[in-house]
Amino acid sequence: MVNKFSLEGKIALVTGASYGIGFAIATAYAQAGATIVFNDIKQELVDKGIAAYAEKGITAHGYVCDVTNEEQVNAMVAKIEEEVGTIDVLVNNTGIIKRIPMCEMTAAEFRQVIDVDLNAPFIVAKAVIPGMIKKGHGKIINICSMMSELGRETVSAYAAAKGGLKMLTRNIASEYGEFNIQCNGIGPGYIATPQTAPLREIQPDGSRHPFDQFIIAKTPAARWGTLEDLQGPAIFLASDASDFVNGHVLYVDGGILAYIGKQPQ
Ligand code: NAP
Ligand code: GCO
Repeated sequence: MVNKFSLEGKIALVTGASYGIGFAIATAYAQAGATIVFNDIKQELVDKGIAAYAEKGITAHGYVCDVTNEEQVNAMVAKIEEEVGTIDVLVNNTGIIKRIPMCEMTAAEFRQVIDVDLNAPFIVAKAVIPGMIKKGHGKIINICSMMSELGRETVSAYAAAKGGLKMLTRNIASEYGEFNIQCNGIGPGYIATPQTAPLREIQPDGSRHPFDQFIIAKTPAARWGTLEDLQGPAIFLASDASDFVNGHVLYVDGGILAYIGKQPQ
């Protein structure tokens, strides 16, 4: 049974994985036996990523690619298939956020978030599915969010994108399940990464950021998530152990979605 969680012999592409959640998931996949392929938008980040993987004893394959650019994505996937092999596991991890009140956000800013967080997962999944069909199996994991289920002030574009990503996940599962391709999502709660650093800044008086305190009160585990918290669920969804799990978003949130929140003292 334990072998079902192995990724031996699998080639995993994790997008935007020079650092942060993508890097954590990719390192876990390597420890489970996978060959790691990743991309980032800048060569210097790819180089930094390769060095960071090497520090962990992982020989990763890095490619420069803007995932919103279909031509670049198709060229990258073709190069991966030529240089490394056909992709078995895709993690659509790249994502940006713009925290701006909706009525102050420009249409261009809204579109940029949708482009990276929703259009790009479509583009990359579309590029890798033909190879997965040929191989007779595939795993696609879309990194969703609490904002796939909930709204909050200033994140209208991000929530729209992550809500759409949940439905894209279900649709890929519906359309390609017959080819033994499983498409699922991971919905991280609030994780301590560069993306959420502004929400955890220590205040001038030395107190915790109000949003930091809010998340602690909203999380039964009474803590922010760590990158390590995501690694086991990510391995499960990439492995044979989840072959009959399809179209599901696995929330790794410490219980936020289940909890009304701690009463203020
Ligand atoms: P992060 O630290 O900001 O990393 C995002 C990565 O995506 C970076 O490597 C970034 O590269 C890359 N990227 C952005 N736009 C790109 C593009 N057009 N083409 C290629 N790469 C691009 O974010 P994170 O916190 O690790 O989050 C990763 C994913 O998890 C995102 O989808 C995010 O929405 C989601 N998520 C995060 C949290 C959280 O609490 N942190 C919770 C739930 C979901 P650059 O540095 O060059 O921009
Ligand atoms: C925010 C945060 C969240 C997290 C994550 C929660 O501003 O509310 O950035 O969106 O990044 O998506 O799951």
